Amino acid sequence: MQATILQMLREQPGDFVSGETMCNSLGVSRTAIWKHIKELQDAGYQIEAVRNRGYRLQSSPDLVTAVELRDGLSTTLLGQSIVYRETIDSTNNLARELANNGAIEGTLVIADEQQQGRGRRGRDWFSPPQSGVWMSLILRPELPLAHAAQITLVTAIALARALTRLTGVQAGIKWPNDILFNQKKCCGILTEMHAEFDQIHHLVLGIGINVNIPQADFPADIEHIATSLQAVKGTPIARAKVVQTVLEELEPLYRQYVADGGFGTLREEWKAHNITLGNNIIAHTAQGTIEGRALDIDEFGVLLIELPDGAHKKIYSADIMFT
Ligand code: BTX
Repeated sequence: MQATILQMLREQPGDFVSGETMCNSLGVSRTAIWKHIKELQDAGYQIEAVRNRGYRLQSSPDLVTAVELRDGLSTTLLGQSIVYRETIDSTNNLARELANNGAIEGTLVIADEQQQGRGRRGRDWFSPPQSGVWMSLILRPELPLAHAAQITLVTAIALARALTRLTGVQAGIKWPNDILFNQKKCCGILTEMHAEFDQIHHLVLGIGINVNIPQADFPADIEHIATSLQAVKGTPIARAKVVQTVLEELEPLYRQYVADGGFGTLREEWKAHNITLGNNIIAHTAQGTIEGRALDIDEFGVLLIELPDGAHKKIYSADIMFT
C-alpha cells in the first residue's frame, strides 16, 4: 500500500494528489491513507499535506526498504520477495536461514547496516549504516554442483555493467569476486552454498557495494584500497537505484547461465569487463603463493596462469594482487 501511495505521489512531481483520488484507486478510507502518509513521514519522506488539495512529495530519504526498492523495479524473479532489516549481523546469515526454511528463489535480504559483514575466509567487510548496499539473494539454480561457483563470475559481469551505468566511469572485474574503479575496490561478492551429493539446494549470493561512503570515512586499514560510487562519480547516488540496476542487469544473465547450463556462453562478456588478464599477478591460494601472468579463464571460470618458466597452471580460487 505504501509503495503504491509513493508511486502515485511520484507520478505527479511537484503536484498535489488528492486524498479522494488515493482513496478511490486504493479502495480504502481517508483515515487509512492518512495513516500510511504518517508512516512514510516518520520514515523520513517529506510529504506536504494541505486541506482540500491533498498530498505532495517534497523529498525522499535514501532508503533501501522494501517500499523504496519495489517502486520502479522491473525484474520478475530477483527481488520479488524482499526482507529488510535496519541492522543485522550479516545478510548472508539471514538469507541462509530463510533459504533453509523454503524461501522462494530470488528472495532479497537487505540491511541498512551490517554489524558482522564478512568477506571470504572469515575476513571482515566494512558495512556502515546509510551509505552502502549490503544484500544477499537466494538462488536455486538447477545445475550440477561443478557450475555453482561460476555464479560469482556471472554476478561480476552484472555488477560491472550496473556500476559503469550508474557512475559513467568504467568498472573492471578483478578475478574472481571484486569490482574495481581505478584499482580500488568498490564492491565484493561472497557466494555461499548449500549442496548435497551433486545437487545444489541453494546459493546465497552476497553483494556489498560502497555507495555513498566519503573516502575519508573508510577505516585506515582499507582507506588506500577501497572506494565508493560517490567518490568515483563525485555525487551521491540513491541506494535503491543501485539495487534496482544491479538486479535488472543480473536477472537476464542469471537466466542465461541457468538455461545454458553454466558460465561458458558468458565468458567473452566477462573478458570484455575484466582487468585481470594480461597482467602479472601474485595469487595467494590455499596451497601456497603463485607468481605469473594471468592468461585466460576457461568455460568454468578457472584462471589460467603462465609461470615464469613458461608452464601453465590452473587456479580455482585465490586472492590475487597485481605486481
Ligand atoms: P574479500 O574476502 O574478497 O574481501 C575482504 C577484504 O576487503 C577485507 O579483508 C578488507 O581488506 C577489504 N574490505 C573490507 N571491507 C571493505 C569495503 N567495504 N570496501 C572495500 N574493501 C573492503 C569480499 O570479500 C566479499 C564481500 C561481500 C560482502 C557482502 S555484504 C552482503 C553480504 N553479507 C556479508 O556478510 N557479506 C556479503
